[in-house]
Amino acid sequence: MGKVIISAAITGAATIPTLTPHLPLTPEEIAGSAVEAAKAGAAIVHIHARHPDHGAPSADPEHFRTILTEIKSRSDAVICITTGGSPTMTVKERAANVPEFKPEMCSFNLGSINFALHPALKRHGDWKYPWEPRYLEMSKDFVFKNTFLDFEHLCKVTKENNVKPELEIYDVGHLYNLNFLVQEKMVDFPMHLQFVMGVLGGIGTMAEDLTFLKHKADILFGPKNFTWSEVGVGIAQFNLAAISLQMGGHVRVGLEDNIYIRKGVLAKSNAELVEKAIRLAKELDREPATPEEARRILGLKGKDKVNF
Ligand code: KMH
Ligand code: ZN
Repeated sequence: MGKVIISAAITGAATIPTLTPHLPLTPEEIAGSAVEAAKAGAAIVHIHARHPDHGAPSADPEHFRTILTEIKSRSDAVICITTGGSPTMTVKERAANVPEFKPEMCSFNLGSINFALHPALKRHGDWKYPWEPRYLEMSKDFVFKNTFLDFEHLCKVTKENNVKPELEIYDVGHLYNLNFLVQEKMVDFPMHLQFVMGVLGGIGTMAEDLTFLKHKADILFGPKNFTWSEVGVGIAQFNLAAISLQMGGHVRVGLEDNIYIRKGVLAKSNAELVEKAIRLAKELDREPATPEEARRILGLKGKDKVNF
């Protein structure tokens, strides 16, 4: 089946600081956690930034610059930056860090969903920061907008800057959106797909949800034309990782998607989640790819071609 690329999604925008004291918040903490995750065996680190004063999601290029330069100087990991941004931003604002930093990879969300986080309101009450309950409450009516016009912009900036898109698929219709872009020659083969499963508003986390998405992608694009990974959001993170490992897929773990190392036990770090993914991979006879191997598998331009 070949080596498995482990991605670590370090902090995200959906995990709020109250949920776990182990979430890295400042640019220095985010970079440090990414370097540790890479040392533990993650070949890719997926990066969001946060405001150092209060931990709310940030797309400020200066926050990104601190994170990216620090990771680059201390590790060889492939850096994939988010274009997910925060709820109030336009796609141009969300994608502005792509031409600015020209990373090896960036996220590319393939459809609009009601990205709902409000159920977490019931489980907490003692908030670390005042923005957190408002953020969860507004998500009930929040459409994470990724329209065909937005796709045009992302296709343009990823192509112009030679950045490989990590194509985020939250539901089966998103494969058909992607198929339209393929037909229009706006996205090139080989692609890297990521099945994001377990976001309220998208597909769930059952085994057949994953096999179905992979099967549909095979039919639409042909299995030789794409590599793929999965993201299990919430406690399903490792169950889905185990299935992906057996199907020949790649795996993402990290505090962006899941805060538990096992049921009811908070993960102390991203590195701890990566170590568990690696133990699981080895038990299933999948060796983790090094960053250089990941670059070859995904056809990336290389660490020396980024702009930071
Ligand atoms: N937050 C995840 C559910 C992005 O950053 O643009 C998906 C993600 C997308 O990582
Ligand atoms: Zn992300």
